[in-house]
Amino acid sequence: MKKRPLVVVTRRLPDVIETRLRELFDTRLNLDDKPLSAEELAEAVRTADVLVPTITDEIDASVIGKAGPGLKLIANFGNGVDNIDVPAAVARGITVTNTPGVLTEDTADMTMALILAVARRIPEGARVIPDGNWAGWSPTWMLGRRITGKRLGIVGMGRIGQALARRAKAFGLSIHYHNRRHVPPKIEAELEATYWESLDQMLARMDIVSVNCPHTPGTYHLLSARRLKLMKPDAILVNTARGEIIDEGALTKLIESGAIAGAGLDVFEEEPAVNPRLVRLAKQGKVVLLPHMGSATVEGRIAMGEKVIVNIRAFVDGHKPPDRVLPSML
Ligand code: 8YV
Repeated sequence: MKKRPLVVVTRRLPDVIETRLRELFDTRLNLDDKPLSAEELAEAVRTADVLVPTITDEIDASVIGKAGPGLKLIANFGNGVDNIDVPAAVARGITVTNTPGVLTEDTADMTMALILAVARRIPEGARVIPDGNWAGWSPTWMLGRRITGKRLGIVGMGRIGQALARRAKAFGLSIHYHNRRHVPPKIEAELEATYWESLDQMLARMDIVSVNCPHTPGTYHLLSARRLKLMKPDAILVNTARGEIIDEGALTKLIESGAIAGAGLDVFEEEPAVNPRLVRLAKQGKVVLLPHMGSATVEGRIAMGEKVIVNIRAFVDGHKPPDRVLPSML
């Protein structure tokens, strides 16, 4: 690869990152910050040496098929790579990288915040005074549910799942998890975490369930209608991973019918479109909906940009980029 490859970035990144990219490489930045159209994305892969996409770019096999001969690296600005057909890219000789590790704590914070927001009705309560509806205190008004002493079931015990477990333990929750494999014994002991080989059995016993696994072909609708029905009627579900992991239509129906008490969702199946029935449930205070902001901190976005740059530089210098994603990892 040439020393100053053309790096095409599909969305605005923090100023310091854009400045550094300009210093190091030839760049084409999207100063509009609008998601690229299909034609613009095709043009980007046709002309770029390095593409820096985000979650709003669907780089499927047909987009990869339009790649020009120069495109050798897709350095995703994001941890999840479900926006990219990694096997198709790799088959075409294109390396894919992501930004793991730097958004772990922020996403775990937001997951904990969602648990508290749903259980303690924070968004509902926060509207009362600005809306002029506070007539005074009453012993039986705005009662939420205590989280201390409850059971938290984490679906996917990777970095974010473990960071959530540390926080939740400090809040007095007992930690349970389902994962492809056990976490190392030292971590399991530190978290006093109980491993559930059967997701079904875990779901049936938890007070709070948090989805923290990646979206892969194997986790699409992992929380299917059948599995969601196993949850306790007073349980709540939170998702800061990917909308596609939960059958959102089934979840909506179960909350509407009272079969699941509530949910906190930061991600949706058809972002940015959100099912109007979920929006209605949010207005009724049964669900808390956030616009995919789990990792949205200034520090986190800069760290993600720095990771992108480290990966591009390693690749340009002929080294293996540190955050290479292989099809076997999915
Ligand atoms: C990012 C995310 O905002 O990194 C991820 O996987 O889901 C997000 O938190 C997004 O990916 C940026 O492209």
